[in-house]
Amino acid sequence: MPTLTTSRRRRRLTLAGVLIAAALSAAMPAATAATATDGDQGAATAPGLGLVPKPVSVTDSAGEPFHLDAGTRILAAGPAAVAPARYLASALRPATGYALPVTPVPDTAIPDLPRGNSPAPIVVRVRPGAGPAGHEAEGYHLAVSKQRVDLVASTTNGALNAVQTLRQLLPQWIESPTRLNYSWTVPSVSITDHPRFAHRGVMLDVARSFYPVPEVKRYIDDAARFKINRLHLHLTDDQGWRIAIGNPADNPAGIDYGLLTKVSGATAVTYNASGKLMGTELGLTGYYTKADYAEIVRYAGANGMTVIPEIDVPSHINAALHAIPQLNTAGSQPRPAAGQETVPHNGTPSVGYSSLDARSEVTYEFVQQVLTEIARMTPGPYLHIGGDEAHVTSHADYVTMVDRFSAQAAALGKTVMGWNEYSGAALPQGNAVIQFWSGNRSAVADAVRKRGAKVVLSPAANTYVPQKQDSRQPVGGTWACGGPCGLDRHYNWDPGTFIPGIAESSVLGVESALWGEFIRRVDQAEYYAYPRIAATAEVGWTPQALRDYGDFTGRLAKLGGRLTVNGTNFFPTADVAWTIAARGNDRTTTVGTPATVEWVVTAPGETSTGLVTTVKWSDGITEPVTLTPTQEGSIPEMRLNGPFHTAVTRTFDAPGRYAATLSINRPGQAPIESPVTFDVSAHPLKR
Ligand code: TNX
Repeated sequence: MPTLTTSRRRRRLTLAGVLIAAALSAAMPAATAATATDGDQGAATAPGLGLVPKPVSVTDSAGEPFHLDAGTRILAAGPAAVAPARYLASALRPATGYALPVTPVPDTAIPDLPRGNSPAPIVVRVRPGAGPAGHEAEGYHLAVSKQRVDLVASTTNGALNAVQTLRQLLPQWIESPTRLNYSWTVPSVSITDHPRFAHRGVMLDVARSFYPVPEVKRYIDDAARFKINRLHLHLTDDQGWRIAIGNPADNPAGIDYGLLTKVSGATAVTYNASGKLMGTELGLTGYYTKADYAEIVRYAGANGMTVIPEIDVPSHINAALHAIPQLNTAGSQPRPAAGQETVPHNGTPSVGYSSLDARSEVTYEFVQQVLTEIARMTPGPYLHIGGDEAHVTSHADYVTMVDRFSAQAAALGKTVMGWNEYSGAALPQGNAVIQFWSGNRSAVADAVRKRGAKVVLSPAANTYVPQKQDSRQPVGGTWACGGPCGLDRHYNWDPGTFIPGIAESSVLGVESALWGEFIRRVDQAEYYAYPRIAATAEVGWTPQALRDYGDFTGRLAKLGGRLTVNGTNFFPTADVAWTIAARGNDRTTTVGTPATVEWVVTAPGETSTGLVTTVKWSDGITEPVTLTPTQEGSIPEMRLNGPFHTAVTRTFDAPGRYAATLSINRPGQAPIESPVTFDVSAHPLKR
């Protein structure tokens, strides 16, 4: 195949040219003026693509890259392609500043675009049977050539997965919230991909400390980049109640359900039993109205995510007991003080001390109404009833209650979900999910065998993000791993073999869990969760045989810059040799007029003082420059560096094309260089 050989050779030469341009900064070739060279350009070859989660199959087509430019159109072939096409356009518009119009076209008339069709389009095509066979729900094909980009799937969610891959194939600066001049290329690759597991979740504990809707959306945005497809909201716990529940027409106990949010929407985690403040501030109070919840469901859905609401019963229930007098019956725990109708608020992080009363019908009436309302608001198939840590509930009472709650959920047409403590209850046959976090694995295997239960895995050591990820983190649990649960612990485990004696087909997937005892707001949530959610995402997506920790951290190293540009406050764990990348804008000016060149640098985990930076000019002048952090990094304050900025100003007396190369040096490592051109024209008046 002579054509292929030629194009491969040409490609190698092009790549070599780029590398030489980067190395010989002073000789910056005029022809590449529009492109600032940086660490991103290595994305041109398959092994260096830096995709997380790693796709099932990637072929480097060895062709020329696709150029996204001001004229690029997005064609949505098929009605189900419109939403992912629009999602793609909105993801690419801020950094590029391009219009990227989305045009619906029939999926039958998928345009067989002529070669050289200009400008090259992006085609999102969704049609049953179009995606990878056997992986209709979420699989996709992505083919990139100079002529076009094709994203093909059987479903909207499959196409969204293709969109996330395409985002990662673009230079990291595509994540910039503001417009940048850049050469937006996508390497020519062909990818066929689908997930190993159907459930790849993130859990957010909004009960201990509340997350307002915009913060939940940010958590969704972050996770969607890694093809996470479940958002589990832990809506209620001892410390607070976060979801509005209406009153039923038939209300035998006369409960005012509005008190749940009126009273316990205003409480949160506060101090531990010794009076020490939990976290950097008191837990946030608040709750979701039905409209808020609907908006979260909508936004999650637009990001390919199903919301799983959790109402934690029969323990973790103090907030409800504090709000609703009728729940405080003889068998509820704790008991109200003499003369009081309800128990006091308890802002400590204590667990397992509260319980509903198994012998009171009000308990079942209450749970029925709450589950009914939640089921109505939730389009997804799951209702999570918690069931964890019921330490003061007798086993018999626990089983009585959990059996009835599970049956209530099933009668509402939902699949019940619960933490693994409930494995021994009468789970609805073939219609229950056990979420394992800690404890008895053989009880889970029994429920799989006897009740046909499915399993979601959240082993504390492998998925609990409030556990320290690094000894430098001042706050965080160490109980799950006997020390920090680093990135490796979150990566190096196999969900297929985790529960002995069950088939992989009984494992729905994996879920990262963010508990809220000391984590406040989404910045801190990201600081604990990332980059470990990237590991969980890959554990859930990528076939075990393709997974390797060294390979993963190599890809993650490149992704760090991308996360920096999009503003994810991730912890730059020392397990990863984070890549440094820089980009600057080309400049034009006239003779005698000063002009400034600016660079943006991403260098996860670095401080401005740890990097030695200079700008070398093609006329021989070299000047030191300093990097200014956009955000002062601080591990104790859980604030990490965003991108750095630097700038130099020069005035030239003679017209010409000059090159300015930013060089970033770390002791013992090759410098990172980012050249730009500085075009100086004769003064217009003196021409
Ligand atoms: C156990 S994990 C809990 C939560 C806590 C978490 C961390 C699980 C099902 N229950 O209530 O927040 O430990 O302390």
